[in-house]
Amino acid sequence: MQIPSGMFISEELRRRFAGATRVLVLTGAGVSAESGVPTFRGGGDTAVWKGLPFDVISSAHMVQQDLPAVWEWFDYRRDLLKSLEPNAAHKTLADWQHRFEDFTLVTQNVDGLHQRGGSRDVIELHGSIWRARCISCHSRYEFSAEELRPQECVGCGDAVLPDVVLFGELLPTGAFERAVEKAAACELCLVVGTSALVYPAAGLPELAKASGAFVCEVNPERTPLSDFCDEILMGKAGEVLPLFAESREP
Ligand code: BJW
Repeated sequence: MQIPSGMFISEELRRRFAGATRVLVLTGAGVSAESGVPTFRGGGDTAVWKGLPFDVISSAHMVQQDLPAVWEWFDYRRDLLKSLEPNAAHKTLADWQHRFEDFTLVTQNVDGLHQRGGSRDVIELHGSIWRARCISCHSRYEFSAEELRPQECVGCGDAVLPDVVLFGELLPTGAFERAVEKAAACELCLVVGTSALVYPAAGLPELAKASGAFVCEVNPERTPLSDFCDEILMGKAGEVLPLFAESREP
């Protein structure tokens, strides 16, 4: 059954949420929109940097052409993030990790807001803006908002690049495999704030559904996944997710 408007959560979804043990949530840029992070597509505040669309500046090709420009784009985004806070959606998902026996949070986001909101063991499919990796030896460097990012690899002296997955790059080893395993085993799959256009991430809800899970989308706009979801809750993540609290006591 699909519920096309409003904040109404069906009895069936409430019942499934109340009884579920294995839950997987896939998030995208929309989950951070209410914190003030621009989305990539849709939502009006789409990411463009100095006239370059994000799929140009966030590309492996641009890393080869102009790495300083790529760093400038990521430095700008990290700077923006310093003044932003996790929102109600991040916090609700952090609570859910204590509510379900087997809860998996898979994100395409690189902003670290899930972790700042209290989530642990987040599967980051597209890397993190708070890490750099060496272009040659692949050493990784994590840094906080207060620290300067590394300028070069301490080990081999070669250039470092943001540790994010650019178009055409492979996802980090193990991350997608873990997500696939959990998607295939979950009973309830929520797809929150993603345009569901980028693969292989967008294939996870399809896998969950094919494995028997109930799939629900939370998004103010329809996506290519909407038609195949069991339920769609058209609204903002920070407004819709807290409504689930009524379905289950902690
Ligand atoms: C709200 C809201 C609110 C607003 N509440 N919601 C199969 C078919 C076709 C192509 C491919 C395929 N398999 C692989 C590909 C190629 C490619 C791909 O998918 N291309 C498609 C675009 C056509 N995939 C890849 O290249 C991936 N690598 C790969 O597959 O490697 C193997 C391979 C190698 C070589 C060739 C082929 C295969 C890697 C993908 C990496 C994606 N990287 C980026 C950039 C990261 C760095 C950076 O941050 O700059 O990741 S792209 C960008 O899109 C970013 C995001 O994580 C990703 C997904 O976007 P997301 O999160 O869905 O955000 P939006 O903005 O698109 O949507 C926001 C949504 O929120 C909207 O729906 C709003 O309505 C909603 N919203 N406010 C809830 N308050």
